[in-house]
Amino acid sequence: MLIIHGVTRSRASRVIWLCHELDLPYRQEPVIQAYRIAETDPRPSTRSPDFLALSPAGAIPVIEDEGLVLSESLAITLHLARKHGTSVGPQDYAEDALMGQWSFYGATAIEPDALTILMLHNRGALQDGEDAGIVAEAAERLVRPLKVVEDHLAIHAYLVGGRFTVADLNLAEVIRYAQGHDALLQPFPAIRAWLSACQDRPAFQRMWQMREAEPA
Ligand SMILES: N[C@@H](CCC(=O)N[C@@H](CS)C(=O)NCC(=O)O)C(=O)O
Repeated sequence: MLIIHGVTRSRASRVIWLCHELDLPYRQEPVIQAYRIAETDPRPSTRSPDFLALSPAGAIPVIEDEGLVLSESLAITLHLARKHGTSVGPQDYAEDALMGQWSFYGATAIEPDALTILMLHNRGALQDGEDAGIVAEAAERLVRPLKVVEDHLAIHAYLVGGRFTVADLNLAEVIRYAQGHDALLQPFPAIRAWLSACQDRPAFQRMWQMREAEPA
């Protein structure tokens, strides 16, 4: 059976959401980010020797899939979508390429600044001056790549092939990090409608319930 190493409050959320989309059975090993726990905490973490032996990069998620050990959340979701087919995965090489394109665009052009917003924006609550400045700069940098996504979604319901695919899942999980910044997303109605459609999916909701059930 597929094994997913990583708590749901991590980029393992992408893999878990996808498994639910694919009806793919899995076992989750709740490896937690080392920075979230005390050094004396006995829970398996990203610094545990057993986990580092599996994946020297020491980051979750990691999967074990029929002997294949794979890290990097986007490599994992693209692999599983390709392998298990269904409409969520690519139907031909061109779709495969486009799913990679949108996933890597999300990871390179959007994720770093979106993560800054997740960490520092504090859901609109008051920030100290330094954090507010960092968030404002991150939001300003995000306008251009979000406009690229907006323009695409204004004429296509989904990113690739006119249907929900792993490309939507990967990009939606990245943009989610900036979702608490209402003013940033306000000028992008197509992104907001698409994000709602992605997050209304039963497979996302199942993942989200698991995530919410974990200690923050
Ligand atoms: N690019 C990697 C990033 C993986 C990553 O940084 N994971 C975080 C959790 S979301 C982590 O394991 N941090 C633990 C640590 O740095 O000790 C991916 O997409 O999988």
